[in-house]
Amino acid sequence: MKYLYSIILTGLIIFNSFETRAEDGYRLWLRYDVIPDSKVLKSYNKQIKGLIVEGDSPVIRAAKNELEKGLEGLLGRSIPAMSSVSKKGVVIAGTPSGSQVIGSLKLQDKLSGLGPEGYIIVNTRYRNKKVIVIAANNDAGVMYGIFNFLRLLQTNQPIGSLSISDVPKINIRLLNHWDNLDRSVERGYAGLSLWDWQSLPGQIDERYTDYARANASVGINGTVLTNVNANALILTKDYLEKVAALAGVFRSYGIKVYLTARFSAPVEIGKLKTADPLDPDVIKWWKNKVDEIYSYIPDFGGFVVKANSEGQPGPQEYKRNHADGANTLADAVAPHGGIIMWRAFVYDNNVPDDRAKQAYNEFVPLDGKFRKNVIIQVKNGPIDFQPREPFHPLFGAMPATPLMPELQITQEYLGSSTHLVYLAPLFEECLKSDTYAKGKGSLVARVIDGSLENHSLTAIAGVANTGDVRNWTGHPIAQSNWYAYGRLAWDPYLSSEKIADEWIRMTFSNDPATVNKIAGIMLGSREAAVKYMTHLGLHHIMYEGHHYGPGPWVSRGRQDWTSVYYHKADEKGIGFNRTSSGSNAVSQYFPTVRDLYENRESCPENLLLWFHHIPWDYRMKSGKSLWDELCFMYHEGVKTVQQMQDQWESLRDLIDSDRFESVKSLLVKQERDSKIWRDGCILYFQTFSKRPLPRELEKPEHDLNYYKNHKYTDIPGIR
Ligand code: GCW
Repeated sequence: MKYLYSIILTGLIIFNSFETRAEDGYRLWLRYDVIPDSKVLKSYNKQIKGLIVEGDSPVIRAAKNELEKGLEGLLGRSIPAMSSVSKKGVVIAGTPSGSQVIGSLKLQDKLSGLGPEGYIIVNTRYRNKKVIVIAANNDAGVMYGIFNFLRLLQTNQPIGSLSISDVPKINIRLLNHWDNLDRSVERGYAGLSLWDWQSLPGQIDERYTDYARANASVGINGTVLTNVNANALILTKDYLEKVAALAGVFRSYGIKVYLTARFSAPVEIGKLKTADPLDPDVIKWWKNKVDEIYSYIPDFGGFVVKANSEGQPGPQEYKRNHADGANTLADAVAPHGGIIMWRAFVYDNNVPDDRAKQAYNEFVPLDGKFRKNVIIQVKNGPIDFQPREPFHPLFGAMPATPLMPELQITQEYLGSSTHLVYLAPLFEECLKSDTYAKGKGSLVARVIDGSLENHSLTAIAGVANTGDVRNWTGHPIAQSNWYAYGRLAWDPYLSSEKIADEWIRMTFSNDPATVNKIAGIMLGSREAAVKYMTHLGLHHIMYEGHHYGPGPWVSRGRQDWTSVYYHKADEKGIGFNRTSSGSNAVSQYFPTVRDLYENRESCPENLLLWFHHIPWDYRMKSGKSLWDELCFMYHEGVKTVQQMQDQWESLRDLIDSDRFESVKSLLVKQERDSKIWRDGCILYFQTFSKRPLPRELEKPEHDLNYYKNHKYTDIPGIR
């Protein structure tokens, strides 16, 4: 019997170690393998001898578990939990009220101002013994501190003189899942939805916990489970029980659940004749529905609403405005502390104005008309998550209303989960744009962290790129976009470089050569995608429907869904005139920015064709004509992808073969597709420019018809 037991045990150990060694990407950046650098390992082992994590809430238990698991993995031995500080080198974590030891350290001064989620990590002495203290006002702060402490170890930072004090700059940090109840994911490229509605609430997949751990590790504290193109069924009893089961898992990681509300739900599931937000029965229906939701999920966060946009129902059907709609819902959730995130992504084919202007036109007049628990969710740019857009003119333009940015982590317009595109530079570009709303320094980040207008309701949303594929995101490097979003949600002033450095160290290796090579590839990847897709301010020229490849020729159907509406190429030149002589979208920006964009000499060249219609022979700063520059840019984009392939090849012996091979093969597809973008676009625009391809550039392999008729067969989510 004893013998049998030891065989089973050995089997389990082998199985287990096999499981942890395979680099299938499941563990994301929380890998916790033994630190390979023996010097670093030795020094940590000297400084960490025991643990005291006091407190008995689910959050503290989850955080303690994570710390134990993390330390055991990273240090290669289990670190004993202690009941008192009997030797030096104890890591002590807790809150002053939940932990006697923390309480006795008199940290009130250091903790004041850190709110419910901030924390400190410091080296100090307790009864004359050196200890490391992770302390916070609330349990969630302790958990974030623990994740940061683990990150320090994972990235091999010194831990001998820590004096960290960290607070999230944005209060509500969300993922938005565009997940449908049939488990398909709109613009999802990583398999099915993580939420297995059929087996909920009875079966709780361990992935739900791992999803929550990953989010908590970067500070994400909320998740909107359902698509903004909403299905009212999610608000019915059976589904609410399922939602409650997920909320139960996420709660232990400080994550609240939110849902999307279909505006016509009172009619569809409530059997009312109208969804008019000012109708007393409708008001009552929402109130009762919300009370019911809170009876299942007492800490329910609130709703996101997409209304009167792309066919979704909304208040305008009843001659009411967005504020009327938002406020009815806001009044229903207010007694429970919930919020309404009302999307500003609105545009209408029947409005003769430039699509880029419509959100501003509809929302600015409503500034100050929303309830206190309403926040307006604004995409980073005025069109739709393009590879490059100027920042949305609404930022800074509604001072009396809190605004939150919506960023897209899933790569709808950036090569789905096939292209390697690190998105932090795109996010950072928006967050660090200066709106000049209150003079120089009025960054988008300051609008949304509440500091510019003194708002306390602050939030940020990222459209998730997760699914049920083993590695969560499809492309192994796309995990970095989830990570980067979370880090920027916590601190929108962080740099892309710093975030990439952390992520690479946690996900691949701390070896400096490996870090540099991967960082080099990642940091140049977004600009490469812009160059082979839509540089110089071009936008919305993608393939219809799936949005993966090029489609500058798309001209049929709804005007504002075509490409020709946006590039306006003709014999004279190319670009959308949004200056005062055109659609005058520039007038929606504050004067300094408006003047910058209005004038084609001062307009940044990377946005030139967004704001101007430019003649083909216009001299660019490089000295080349616009036409030549356009061709060279497309070629540079492809060249960068080829360099990325060479750089990746040099990692062959530095990283595991699983992820090496997977990225390598994806880069082959990326190169192929970057050429399709390049040659398809150049050949098409050449029909207007009637100018030759600069001699030094490689000729397209096929004619224009080939690119127009090209069908993709191997792109995730595309049939
Ligand atoms: O980016 C566009 C997408 C739609 C999406 C919409 C939105 C969820 O193509 O798939 O719908 O934006 O943000 O509402």
